[in-house]
Amino acid sequence: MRKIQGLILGMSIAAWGCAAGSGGEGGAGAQDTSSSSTGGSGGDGNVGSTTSTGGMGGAGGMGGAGGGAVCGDGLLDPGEECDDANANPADRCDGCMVKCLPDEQEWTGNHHCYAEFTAQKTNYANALQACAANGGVLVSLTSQGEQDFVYGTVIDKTLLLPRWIGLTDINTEGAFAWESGEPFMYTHWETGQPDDYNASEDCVEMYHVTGEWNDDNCTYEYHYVCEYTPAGL
Ligand SMILES: [Ca+2]
Ligand SMILES: [Ca+2]
Ligand SMILES: [Ca+2]
Ligand SMILES: [Ca+2]
Repeated sequence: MRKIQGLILGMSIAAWGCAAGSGGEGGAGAQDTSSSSTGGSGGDGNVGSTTSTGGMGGAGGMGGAGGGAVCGDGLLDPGEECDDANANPADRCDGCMVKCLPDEQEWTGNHHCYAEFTAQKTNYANALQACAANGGVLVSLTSQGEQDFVYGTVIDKTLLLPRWIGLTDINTEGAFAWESGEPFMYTHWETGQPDDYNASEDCVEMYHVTGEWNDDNCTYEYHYVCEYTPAGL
């Protein structure tokens, strides 16, 4: 009886392997496992080889050996920084590791990518739109660690202009909100700010000199920093 159950289990794994698309290889793997007790790991190997291509196949196999983690299954498994179920590095997830694009920098605190744009100066609305057009958001600074990384590593302090960050109270005076939609908890205001000077300041900048924040006139033209979330994170 036990033997028959094992056979049926083996057959169903074999059928699943074929359906997943790896043809002869899937069948052979399942046949081996039907006579032993390690059907599970055989199945993992099949998933790794069928859901990824080329170099990623190797990563999938390694994940299987580690206890079921499969790169390319769209699930964030232990040991994976991201898993977007594809092998397209343009979305900043490459082989289940975050890989920021050239000219971007990764903060290990959240594995997001950051870039500042200094070729031109622009008002807040245009900075907001430019980040979105690149698949990102005008930067949110929601912890001391993120603030320190952006000010210390991303900002070129030889360029003497403030940077727009994605924080505004344009909808309700005094109620600041991140463009990213994250809760507004951490702050890094300069002393005396925000002051809504002349009742005309609804957009927030980071001072290039100190890294502290100031609400300013949204029509002023500054540099800006974008933040990107890699796919499958
Ligand atoms: Ca995975
Ligand atoms: Ca952020
Ligand atoms: Ca204001
Ligand atoms: Ca101000």
